[in-house]
Amino acid sequence: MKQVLSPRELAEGIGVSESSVKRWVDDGHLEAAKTAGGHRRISVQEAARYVRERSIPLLRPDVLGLAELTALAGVDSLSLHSDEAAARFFEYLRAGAEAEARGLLFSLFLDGWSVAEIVDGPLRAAMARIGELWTKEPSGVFWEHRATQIAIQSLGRLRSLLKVSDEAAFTIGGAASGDPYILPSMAVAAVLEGEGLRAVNLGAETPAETLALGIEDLDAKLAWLSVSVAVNPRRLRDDVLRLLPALEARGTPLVVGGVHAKKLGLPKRELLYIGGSMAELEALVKGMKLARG
Ligand code: B12
Repeated sequence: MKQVLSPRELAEGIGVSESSVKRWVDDGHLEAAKTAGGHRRISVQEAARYVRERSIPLLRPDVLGLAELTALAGVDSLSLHSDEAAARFFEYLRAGAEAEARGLLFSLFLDGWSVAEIVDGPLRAAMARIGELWTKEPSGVFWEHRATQIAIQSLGRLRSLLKVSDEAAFTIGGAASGDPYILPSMAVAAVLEGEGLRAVNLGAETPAETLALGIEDLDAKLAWLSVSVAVNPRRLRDDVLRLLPALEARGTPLVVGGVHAKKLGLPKRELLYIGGSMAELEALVKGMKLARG
């Protein structure tokens, strides 16, 4: 993927004059770095922020390094409701249509959907339908494995469009010990990055002590644990309880979520949040006003 764009490339991508783009930069509406030779360079993430906030249509997404959007020719994502977007995403995942799947997530994001809306809506719903295929079709397990990989790639690409400052506060988390699920924790990271925070995703099967070390190391301002599978809920609950004193001493909140999070029977504590959805996480983070860079 392209990392930076010249004013000419951005202008071509959105169908305006190069001088307009240069003016937006000079007026401070669009952030740009200068090369050694004094040329303006705009990051792809900043370009995405700008077109998203101003609802500017992309005429030539390929020039901006977002060629996947051209795979969606004929689909007007602006007019898609969440269930239609989910149905379409499901079809792309089931059929192994990688470019279309990535393009759809890009398109929804550029149309102004928040990352939480994309994950709680089309991504979750499409994956839930994918998870039912094995009961009906001999190819179901093949489709499920392929779809999961495509969904992971699509979410990864979406993350690469999110603008996060090098100075932003760190957050860290992963899927709980014994939990092999990749997407939920990755989605948490994407939601936090969508809120401008740096997010270090430790991935599947993260031991609680590893998470504790990471929190200290990065001076993390928030931690998360995703629980899609709890083979031994009582042990997992004890793991979480052991983490809490150190977190409370630092004032770092821990958000535990995922389909089996409630099974742990965690007690009420001031800095412990049990979140059911990404929308709840997003609301929590907005409310905390964690330092941005
Ligand atoms: C992909 C998948 C797999 C993949 C995982 C690959 C990988 N490494 O990631 C593989 C193939 C390995 C797999 C294996 C199995 N799976 Co499976 N799997 C799924 C599937 C299709 C999608 C899961 C997913 O990623 N969803 C996308 C995420 C984003 O959605 P979500 O988990 O619902 O999370 C949402 C919320 O919970 C919340 N959230 C999640 N985490 C967090 C964290 C925080 C902090 C917050 C605030 C919120 C939050 O936000 C999310 C968005 O709204 C589900 C179907 C489903 N309904 O989810 C089945 C599903 C979970 N699997 C199921 C089963 C049965 C299995 C197996 C037992 C199958 C088998 N016979 O081998 C094994 C068990 C694996 C194990 N060790 O436990 C069942 C579970 C049934 C049950 N009652 O628990 C399901 C529901 C499928 C089904 N309909 O039968 N699976």
